[in-house]
Amino acid sequence: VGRGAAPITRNSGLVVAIDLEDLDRALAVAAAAGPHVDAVKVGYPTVLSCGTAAVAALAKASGRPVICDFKIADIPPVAGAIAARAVASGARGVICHAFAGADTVAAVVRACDGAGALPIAVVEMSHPGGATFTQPAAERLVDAALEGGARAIVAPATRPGAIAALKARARLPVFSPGAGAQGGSAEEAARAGADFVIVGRTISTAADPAAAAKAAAASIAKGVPRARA
Ligand code: OMP
Repeated sequence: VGRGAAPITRNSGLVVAIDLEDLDRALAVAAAAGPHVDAVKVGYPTVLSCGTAAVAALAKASGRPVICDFKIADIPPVAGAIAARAVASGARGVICHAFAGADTVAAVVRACDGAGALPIAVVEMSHPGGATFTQPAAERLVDAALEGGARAIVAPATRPGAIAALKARARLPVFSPGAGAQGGSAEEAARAGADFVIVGRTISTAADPAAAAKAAAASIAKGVPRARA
């Protein structure tokens, strides 16, 4: 998905989330999961511990594109600068919050565009607290994401019904976190229409991350309707 040279290609439909603070462990998980995933998503715990060089290192270790999950939610000039740093570090996807508004999303999109990176907007969060503010506003958040030019959205695997509804409204690829450690099912998320299921701790803290990634990919394959397989 994405513009120009597709930055992230759907194959297994699995994205591994790495939020580890130890770089050696992060790279080992990326290398082990790499053959089973379409992308590696890296978050603040890793980048704040190990620096932005972790982005390129994770791409090299996994052989996969890296999505920087900085949940950008600032005023447009700052949001754009953060996204530009992510892209300059080698990110092929950048996650921002739709709740910051269409102008913030647009600033992230502009920073991604020059580098062919995929701007992804969070419209409904997966954790229990996500039901307080993001769930009731999710459709309006999709509209803000679209107005800002986002080219994919994040919707929760913990609420598969939301995946289907928000995908129908957005008509964009959907990334779904919350499978495994947060209680959601990768199979159900895929069945509901998730193009990519994001799985973190179930893989990153497993004794055998390769086996855990392989199992998650198999679960997604069970849930994907034939037409999209
Ligand atoms: P696990 O719960 O360990 O599988 O990790 C889920 C990953 O998805 C983490 O990296 C979260 O930061 C991320 N995530 C959510 O869990 N919920 C959301 O609503 C959005 C995200 C995200 O944007 O990736």
